[in-house]
Amino acid sequence: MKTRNSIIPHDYRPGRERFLAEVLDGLRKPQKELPSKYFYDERGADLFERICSLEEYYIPRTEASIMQANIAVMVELIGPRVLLIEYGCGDCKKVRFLLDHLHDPVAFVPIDISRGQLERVAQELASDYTTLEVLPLCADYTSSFEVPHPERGFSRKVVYFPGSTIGNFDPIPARQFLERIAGVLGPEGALLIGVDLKKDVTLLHSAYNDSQCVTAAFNLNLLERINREFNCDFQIDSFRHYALYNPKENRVEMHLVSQRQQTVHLGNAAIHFARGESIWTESSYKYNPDEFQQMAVTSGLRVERVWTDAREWFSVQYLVAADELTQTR
Ligand code: AVJ
Repeated sequence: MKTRNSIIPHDYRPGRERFLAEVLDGLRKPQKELPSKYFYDERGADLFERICSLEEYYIPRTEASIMQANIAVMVELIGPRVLLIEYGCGDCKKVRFLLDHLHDPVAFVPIDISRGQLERVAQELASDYTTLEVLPLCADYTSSFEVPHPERGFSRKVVYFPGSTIGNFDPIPARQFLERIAGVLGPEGALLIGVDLKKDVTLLHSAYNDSQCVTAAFNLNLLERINREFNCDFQIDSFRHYALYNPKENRVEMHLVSQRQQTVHLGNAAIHFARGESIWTESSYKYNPDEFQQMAVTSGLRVERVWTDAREWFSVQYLVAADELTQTR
Protein backbone atom coordinates (compact mmCIF):
# COMPACT_ATOMS: atom_id res chain seq x y z
CA MET A 1 0.00 0.00 0.00
CA LYS A 2 2.92 2.30 0.58
CA THR A 3 4.65 3.82 -2.43
CA ARG A 4 7.51 6.28 -2.47
CA ASN A 5 5.42 9.46 -2.52
CA SER A 6 1.92 8.57 -1.55
CA ILE A 7 -0.06 6.40 0.79
CA ILE A 8 -3.16 4.96 -0.82
CA PRO A 9 -5.93 4.11 1.63
CA HIS A 10 -7.69 0.78 1.65
CA ASP A 11 -11.14 1.68 0.40
CA TYR A 12 -14.29 0.20 1.93
CA ARG A 13 -16.49 3.22 1.27
CA PRO A 14 -20.20 2.68 0.72
CA GLY A 15 -20.80 2.99 -3.03
CA ARG A 16 -23.14 5.39 -4.79
CA GLU A 17 -25.90 2.79 -5.00
CA ARG A 18 -25.74 2.15 -1.28
CA PHE A 19 -25.84 5.89 -0.56
CA LEU A 20 -28.85 6.34 -2.86
CA ALA A 21 -30.63 3.34 -1.35
CA GLU A 22 -30.12 4.68 2.18
CA VAL A 23 -31.33 8.14 1.16
CA LEU A 24 -34.48 6.78 -0.47
CA ASP A 25 -35.10 4.45 2.41
CA GLY A 26 -34.82 7.29 4.91
CA LEU A 27 -36.99 9.71 2.94
CA ARG A 28 -39.76 7.13 2.67
CA LYS A 29 -40.17 6.75 6.42
CA PRO A 30 -43.10 8.48 8.16
CA GLN A 31 -40.56 10.60 10.05
CA LYS A 32 -38.16 11.30 7.18
CA GLU A 33 -34.51 10.82 8.05
CA LEU A 34 -31.04 10.79 6.51
CA PRO A 35 -27.95 9.07 7.96
CA SER A 36 -25.55 11.54 9.54
CA LYS A 37 -22.48 9.70 8.24
CA TYR A 38 -23.20 11.26 4.81
CA PHE A 39 -22.54 14.78 6.12
CA TYR A 40 -18.85 14.27 5.52
CA ASP A 41 -18.13 14.81 1.85
CA GLU A 42 -15.25 17.25 1.10
CA ARG A 43 -17.40 20.30 1.80
CA GLY A 44 -18.98 18.70 4.87
CA ALA A 45 -15.59 17.78 6.31
CA ASP A 46 -14.55 21.43 5.82
CA LEU A 47 -17.68 22.76 7.48
CA PHE A 48 -17.20 20.37 10.38
CA GLU A 49 -13.68 21.73 10.89
CA ARG A 50 -15.21 25.22 11.02
CA ILE A 51 -17.76 24.06 13.61
CA CYS A 52 -14.87 22.81 15.72
CA SER A 53 -13.38 26.29 15.94
CA LEU A 54 -16.64 27.95 17.01
CA GLU A 55 -16.79 29.46 20.49
CA GLU A 56 -20.22 27.88 21.10
CA TYR A 57 -19.16 24.37 20.13
CA TYR A 58 -17.52 23.49 23.44
CA ILE A 59 -16.58 19.88 22.58
CA PRO A 60 -13.14 20.18 20.91
CA ARG A 61 -11.57 22.60 23.36
CA THR A 62 -13.06 20.90 26.43
CA GLU A 63 -11.84 17.52 25.24
CA ALA A 64 -8.41 18.97 24.40
CA SER A 65 -8.11 20.43 27.91
CA ILE A 66 -8.93 17.03 29.44
CA MET A 67 -6.34 15.37 27.21
CA GLN A 68 -3.68 17.94 28.16
CA ALA A 69 -4.34 17.68 31.86
CA ASN A 70 -4.17 13.88 31.93
CA ILE A 71 -1.90 12.80 29.10
CA ALA A 72 0.83 11.45 31.39
CA VAL A 73 -1.54 9.01 33.08
CA MET A 74 -3.14 8.06 29.78
CA VAL A 75 0.20 7.26 28.18
CA GLU A 76 1.17 5.25 31.23
CA LEU A 77 -2.02 3.18 30.99
CA ILE A 78 -1.66 2.68 27.24
CA GLY A 79 1.98 1.61 27.37
CA PRO A 80 4.64 1.42 24.62
CA ARG A 81 4.63 0.10 21.02
CA VAL A 82 0.92 0.16 20.34
CA LEU A 83 -1.09 -0.20 17.18
CA LEU A 84 -3.32 2.87 17.34
CA ILE A 85 -6.59 2.92 15.40
CA GLU A 86 -8.75 6.02 15.10
CA TYR A 87 -12.41 5.82 14.07
CA GLY A 88 -13.36 8.95 12.14
CA CYS A 89 -10.03 10.76 12.25
CA GLY A 90 -11.15 13.79 10.19
CA ASP A 91 -8.20 16.19 9.98
CA CYS A 92 -6.18 14.05 12.47
CA LYS A 93 -5.40 17.10 14.64
CA LYS A 94 -6.47 15.43 17.88
CA VAL A 95 -4.49 12.27 17.39
CA ARG A 96 -1.28 14.23 16.88
CA PHE A 97 -1.36 15.23 20.53
CA LEU A 98 -1.63 11.58 21.52
CA LEU A 99 1.07 10.50 19.03
CA ASP A 100 3.40 13.18 20.40
CA HIS A 101 3.22 11.60 23.85
CA LEU A 102 2.92 7.84 23.22
CA HIS A 103 6.07 5.76 23.70
CA ASP A 104 7.28 4.44 20.35
CA PRO A 105 3.91 3.80 18.71
CA VAL A 106 4.30 1.12 16.02
CA ALA A 107 1.54 2.01 13.61
CA PHE A 108 -1.46 4.24 13.16
CA VAL A 109 -4.61 3.27 11.27
CA PRO A 110 -6.67 6.40 10.54
CA ILE A 111 -10.19 5.46 9.44
CA ASP A 112 -12.44 8.00 7.75
CA ILE A 113 -15.24 8.16 5.21
CA SER A 114 -13.89 11.34 3.59
CA ARG A 115 -11.28 10.04 1.15
CA GLY A 116 -9.60 13.21 -0.10
CA GLN A 117 -8.96 14.49 3.42
CA LEU A 118 -7.80 11.04 4.55
CA GLU A 119 -5.19 10.81 1.79
CA ARG A 120 -3.82 14.25 2.64
CA VAL A 121 -3.61 13.75 6.39
CA ALA A 122 -2.14 10.24 6.12
CA GLN A 123 0.59 11.68 3.94
CA GLU A 124 1.30 14.49 6.38
CA LEU A 125 1.39 12.13 9.37
CA ALA A 126 3.78 9.76 7.61
CA SER A 127 6.21 12.56 6.88
CA ASP A 128 5.95 14.08 10.37
CA TYR A 129 6.23 10.79 12.28
CA THR A 130 8.99 8.98 10.46
CA THR A 131 9.07 5.84 12.63
CA LEU A 132 5.32 5.41 12.55
CA GLU A 133 3.71 3.15 9.96
CA VAL A 134 0.59 4.92 8.69
CA LEU A 135 -2.05 2.57 7.29
CA PRO A 136 -5.12 4.60 6.27
CA LEU A 137 -8.45 2.99 5.73
CA CYS A 138 -11.31 4.71 3.91
CA ALA A 139 -14.52 3.31 5.35
CA ASP A 140 -17.84 3.86 6.98
CA TYR A 141 -16.55 2.53 10.29
CA THR A 142 -19.95 1.12 11.21
CA SER A 143 -19.51 -1.45 8.44
CA SER A 144 -17.01 -4.29 8.57
CA PHE A 145 -13.42 -3.94 7.44
CA GLU A 146 -10.15 -5.59 8.27
CA VAL A 147 -7.56 -3.77 10.37
CA PRO A 148 -4.30 -3.82 8.35
CA HIS A 149 -1.25 -5.54 9.86
CA PRO A 150 1.80 -3.40 10.57
CA GLU A 151 5.28 -4.63 9.68
CA ARG A 152 6.65 -4.30 13.22
CA GLY A 153 5.28 -6.29 16.14
CA PHE A 154 3.06 -4.37 18.57
CA SER A 155 2.08 -4.76 22.22
CA ARG A 156 -1.65 -4.13 21.93
CA LYS A 157 -4.33 -2.44 19.89
CA VAL A 158 -5.72 0.84 21.13
CA VAL A 159 -8.81 2.35 19.54
CA TYR A 160 -9.08 6.13 19.80
CA PHE A 161 -12.62 7.45 19.32
CA PRO A 162 -12.68 11.11 20.39
CA GLY A 163 -15.18 13.93 19.93
CA SER A 164 -18.21 12.04 21.28
CA THR A 165 -18.98 10.61 17.88
CA ILE A 166 -20.40 7.66 19.83
CA GLY A 167 -23.24 10.12 20.54
CA ASN A 168 -24.42 9.81 16.94
CA PHE A 169 -25.55 6.23 17.54
CA ASP A 170 -28.94 5.32 18.97
CA PRO A 171 -28.64 3.29 22.20
CA ILE A 172 -28.90 -0.19 20.68
CA PRO A 173 -26.50 0.44 17.75
CA ALA A 174 -24.15 2.20 20.20
CA ARG A 175 -24.02 -0.92 22.34
CA GLN A 176 -23.46 -3.11 19.26
CA PHE A 177 -20.76 -0.77 18.04
CA LEU A 178 -18.89 -0.95 21.36
CA GLU A 179 -19.25 -4.71 21.19
CA ARG A 180 -17.61 -4.67 17.76
CA ILE A 181 -14.77 -2.52 19.06
CA ALA A 182 -14.31 -5.00 21.92
CA GLY A 183 -13.96 -7.70 19.25
CA VAL A 184 -11.35 -5.68 17.33
CA LEU A 185 -9.40 -5.00 20.53
CA GLY A 186 -9.21 -8.55 21.83
CA PRO A 187 -8.48 -9.30 25.50
CA GLU A 188 -5.39 -7.01 25.74
CA GLY A 189 -6.62 -3.94 23.90
CA ALA A 190 -8.07 -0.67 25.13
CA LEU A 191 -10.48 2.02 23.99
CA LEU A 192 -9.87 5.72 24.62
CA ILE A 193 -13.16 7.43 23.96
CA GLY A 194 -14.64 10.93 24.25
CA VAL A 195 -18.14 10.96 25.68
CA ASP A 196 -20.20 14.14 25.94
CA LEU A 197 -22.06 14.62 29.22
CA LYS A 198 -25.49 15.94 30.11
CA LYS A 199 -25.46 19.63 30.82
CA ASP A 200 -27.51 22.82 30.83
CA VAL A 201 -29.81 22.70 27.82
CA THR A 202 -29.12 26.32 26.86
CA LEU A 203 -25.44 25.42 26.37
CA LEU A 204 -26.44 22.51 24.18
CA HIS A 205 -28.85 24.70 22.28
CA SER A 206 -26.24 27.29 21.37
CA ALA A 207 -23.65 24.62 20.52
CA TYR A 208 -25.94 23.26 17.81
CA ASN A 209 -27.45 26.63 16.80
CA ASP A 210 -24.31 28.73 16.47
CA SER A 211 -24.65 32.44 15.76
CA GLN A 212 -22.63 32.23 12.52
CA CYS A 213 -24.94 29.50 11.17
CA VAL A 214 -22.05 27.18 10.34
CA THR A 215 -23.98 24.26 11.84
CA ALA A 216 -26.94 25.24 9.66
CA ALA A 217 -24.69 25.21 6.57
CA PHE A 218 -23.28 21.83 7.65
CA ASN A 219 -26.78 20.41 8.01
CA LEU A 220 -28.02 21.88 4.69
CA ASN A 221 -24.92 20.62 2.88
CA LEU A 222 -26.40 17.13 3.14
CA LEU A 223 -29.18 18.16 0.75
CA GLU A 224 -26.70 20.01 -1.48
CA ARG A 225 -24.58 16.88 -1.58
CA ILE A 226 -27.57 14.76 -2.62
CA ASN A 227 -28.37 17.33 -5.32
CA ARG A 228 -24.74 17.25 -6.55
CA GLU A 229 -24.33 13.49 -6.54
CA PHE A 230 -27.73 12.39 -7.80
CA ASN A 231 -28.87 15.34 -9.86
CA CYS A 232 -31.68 15.80 -7.39
CA ASP A 233 -33.75 19.00 -7.06
CA PHE A 234 -33.90 19.90 -3.38
CA GLN A 235 -34.60 23.65 -3.14
CA ILE A 236 -32.04 24.41 -0.47
CA ASP A 237 -33.60 27.81 0.37
CA SER A 238 -36.86 26.16 1.29
CA PHE A 239 -35.35 24.10 4.12
CA ARG A 240 -34.33 25.45 7.53
CA HIS A 241 -31.85 24.07 10.04
CA TYR A 242 -33.55 23.19 13.33
CA ALA A 243 -31.77 21.71 16.36
CA LEU A 244 -33.23 20.97 19.77
CA TYR A 245 -32.39 19.03 22.90
CA ASN A 246 -34.85 16.23 23.57
CA PRO A 247 -34.52 15.65 27.34
CA LYS A 248 -36.66 12.53 27.34
CA GLU A 249 -34.36 10.79 24.87
CA ASN A 250 -31.15 12.44 26.13
CA ARG A 251 -30.16 13.73 22.72
CA VAL A 252 -29.71 16.78 20.55
CA GLU A 253 -31.67 16.27 17.34
CA MET A 254 -30.89 18.09 14.13
CA HIS A 255 -33.60 18.45 11.53
CA LEU A 256 -34.13 20.14 8.19
CA VAL A 257 -37.63 21.59 8.07
CA SER A 258 -39.48 22.17 4.83
CA GLN A 259 -40.78 25.75 4.77
CA ARG A 260 -43.51 24.90 2.32
CA GLN A 261 -45.36 22.06 0.69
CA GLN A 262 -43.15 20.67 -2.07
CA THR A 263 -42.10 17.62 -4.07
CA VAL A 264 -38.51 16.57 -4.59
CA HIS A 265 -37.39 14.21 -7.36
CA LEU A 266 -34.69 11.64 -6.79
CA GLY A 267 -34.10 9.04 -9.48
CA ASN A 268 -37.59 7.80 -10.32
CA ALA A 269 -38.97 8.67 -6.93
CA ALA A 270 -41.07 11.71 -6.05
CA ILE A 271 -40.89 12.66 -2.39
CA HIS A 272 -43.59 14.89 -0.93
CA PHE A 273 -43.08 17.32 1.90
CA ALA A 274 -45.85 18.98 3.84
CA ARG A 275 -45.21 22.51 5.08
CA GLY A 276 -43.31 22.17 8.38
CA GLU A 277 -42.37 18.55 7.79
CA SER A 278 -38.83 17.66 8.84
CA ILE A 279 -36.00 15.38 7.83
CA TRP A 280 -34.20 14.16 10.92
CA THR A 281 -30.50 14.27 10.04
CA GLU A 282 -28.58 13.66 13.28
CA SER A 283 -28.83 12.65 16.92
CA SER A 284 -26.17 13.51 19.43
CA TYR A 285 -26.74 11.59 22.66
CA LYS A 286 -25.49 12.94 25.98
CA TYR A 287 -24.65 10.56 28.82
CA ASN A 288 -24.09 10.56 32.54
CA PRO A 289 -20.93 8.63 33.42
CA ASP A 290 -22.96 5.84 35.06
CA GLU A 291 -25.23 5.50 32.01
CA PHE A 292 -22.24 5.11 29.75
CA GLN A 293 -20.63 2.66 32.16
CA GLN A 294 -23.83 0.57 32.05
CA MET A 295 -23.77 0.45 28.28
CA ALA A 296 -20.06 -0.43 28.19
CA VAL A 297 -20.48 -3.33 30.58
CA THR A 298 -23.15 -4.94 28.42
CA SER A 299 -20.77 -4.62 25.44
CA GLY A 300 -17.95 -6.63 27.00
CA LEU A 301 -15.95 -3.58 28.08
CA ARG A 302 -15.12 -2.15 31.46
CA VAL A 303 -14.56 1.53 32.20
CA GLU A 304 -11.21 1.74 33.92
CA ARG A 305 -10.75 5.52 34.13
CA VAL A 306 -12.92 8.58 33.56
CA TRP A 307 -11.42 12.04 33.22
CA THR A 308 -13.58 15.17 33.07
CA ASP A 309 -13.13 18.93 33.02
CA ALA A 310 -13.87 21.03 36.12
CA ARG A 311 -17.38 21.89 34.84
CA GLU A 312 -18.08 18.25 33.95
CA TRP A 313 -19.18 19.09 30.44
CA PHE A 314 -17.24 16.32 28.74
CA SER A 315 -15.43 13.10 29.58
CA VAL A 316 -12.58 11.05 28.20
CA GLN A 317 -12.81 7.42 29.23
CA TYR A 318 -10.42 4.50 29.18
CA LEU A 319 -12.06 1.12 28.63
CA VAL A 320 -10.57 -2.34 28.60
CA ALA A 321 -11.98 -5.80 27.94
CA ALA A 322 -14.21 -6.90 30.79
CA ASP A 323 -13.25 -10.24 32.29
CA GLU A 324 -15.99 -12.66 31.44
CA LEU A 325 -17.05 -13.23 35.04
CA THR A 326 -18.08 -9.62 35.61
CA GLN A 327 -19.76 -9.24 32.26
CA THR A 328 -23.52 -9.07 32.64
CA ARG A 329 -26.18 -9.25 29.97
C1 AVJ B 1 -18.86 14.82 15.37
C2 AVJ B 1 -20.86 13.70 15.79
C3 AVJ B 1 -19.59 14.53 17.60
O1 AVJ B 1 -22.73 15.41 17.28
O2 AVJ B 1 -21.61 17.04 18.17
C4 AVJ B 1 -21.52 19.01 15.32
C5 AVJ B 1 -21.30 16.48 14.86
N1 AVJ B 1 -23.23 18.03 14.51
N2 AVJ B 1 -22.49 19.91 15.19
C6 AVJ B 1 -21.77 16.20 17.29
C7 AVJ B 1 -21.99 17.82 14.89
C8 AVJ B 1 -23.52 19.32 14.69
C9 AVJ B 1 -20.74 16.11 16.19
N3 AVJ B 1 -20.03 14.80 16.22
